[in-house]
Amino acid sequence: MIDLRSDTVTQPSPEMRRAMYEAELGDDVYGEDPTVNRLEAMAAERTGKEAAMLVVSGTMGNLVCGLAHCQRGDEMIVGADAHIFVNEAGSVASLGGVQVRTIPNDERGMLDPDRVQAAIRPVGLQFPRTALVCLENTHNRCSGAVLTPDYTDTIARIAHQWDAAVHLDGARLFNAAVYLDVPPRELVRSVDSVMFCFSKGLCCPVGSIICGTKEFIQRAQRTRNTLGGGMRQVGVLATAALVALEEMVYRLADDHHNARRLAEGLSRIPGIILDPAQIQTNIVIFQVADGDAPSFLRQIGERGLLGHHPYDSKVRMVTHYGIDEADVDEALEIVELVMKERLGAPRS
Ligand code: TLP
Repeated sequence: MIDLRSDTVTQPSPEMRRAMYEAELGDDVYGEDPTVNRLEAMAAERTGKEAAMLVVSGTMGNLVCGLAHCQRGDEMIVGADAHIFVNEAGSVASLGGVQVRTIPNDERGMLDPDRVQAAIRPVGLQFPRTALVCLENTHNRCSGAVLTPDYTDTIARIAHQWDAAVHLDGARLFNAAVYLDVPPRELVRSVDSVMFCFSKGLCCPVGSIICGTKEFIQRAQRTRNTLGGGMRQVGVLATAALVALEEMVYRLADDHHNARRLAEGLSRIPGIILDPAQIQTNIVIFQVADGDAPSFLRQIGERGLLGHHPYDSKVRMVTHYGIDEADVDEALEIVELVMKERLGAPRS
C-alpha cells in the first residue's frame, strides 16, 4: 500500500524507538520529567519564545491557546478554510464560549489585511471583544502553502494595534521553514503563540507543542490540566520529539521534492486538474475532472494507493517519511491507469 492520506501516518524512526526505550522519565504534572523539560526548552529556543508546553495533539494545542487567549464571549478571527475552523469540532466555541468569526482566505492561505482590520470589533458594550487572530502555516487546505515572515508581521501589526493577540497554527511550521530556508523563529517572531506538531512530517507517534511567553504558558498549563491533558511519564514521547527536532527537520526537503514530482506527474495525466507550480511543501491537492473524488479514491485504493478526500471534488495526497521517488512513480502509474478507465480510453 502506498499511503498518501496524510503525513500523520508516519511511523517513528529506529532512532526514536531506541530513544523511547532508554528515556529518562519523571512525573511531568510535577514538572519533573527531565526529557519533557529538555524538549520544552529546545522548542522554546527554536521558536524564539520564552517557554513551551507539550500537548497530546495539534487540536489540543490550538484549543489550549484559544482558551488561554480568550474569555467567554470574546471573538476570534480565523480563515474560513483554517483547520481550527473546519476540523476541530468547534472546540473553542463549545468548550470556551468563544465566538469564531471567519473571513475568506485566498488560495495561498492568506487573509487580506484590510479584511482583518475591518473584522476587528470596535470597543463597545454591544460588541464581543476581538481577542485573537489566527493564521495557519503551512496551510493544509491550500495545498501546504507557506506564509512568509513579512506577511505574518503585517497581520500581527494590525491585530496588536487593536490589542488582539495572534496565534499561529504551525502544525507544519518546519515545512514552511525548510521551504523558505529560514529559521522557524523568523516565521513566528511577531505572533503571541504558536503550536507545531511532532506527529506529522517529523514522524513522531504522538505530540504537539505550544510556545509563547512564560506567563502565557503558565496559564496554558492550567488550561491543559482542565482539559485532562496533564501527562505523567511522558518523556517516552518527548524523547521521540527531541530526535525529531535534531534529525528529522532537514529531511522534510525530500518530502517537498517528492510532492513536486508527484504534482508534476499528476498534472500531465488527462482528467487531473492541478497547477504544479502551486505546490511548495508536502501537500498536493487536485481535482478529478468528472468531480467524483470518492469513487476515484476507491479505484486507486483497490490498486494499492491511498489518498484523502478533504472537501468538494478535491483529492489530497501528502508525501512523508517512508515515501520515496519510486513510490511516487508507482502512484502516478496507478492514477494514470485509473484515469484511463474513467475516461473510457482503451488500456495500453
Ligand atoms: N490535520 C490532519 C487532519 O485533521 C486533516 C491531516 O491529516 O492533515 N492544524 C493543522 C493545520 C492540521 O493539518 C492538523 C491535522 C491539526 C492542526 C491537528 O493536529 P492533530 O491531528 O494532532 O490534532
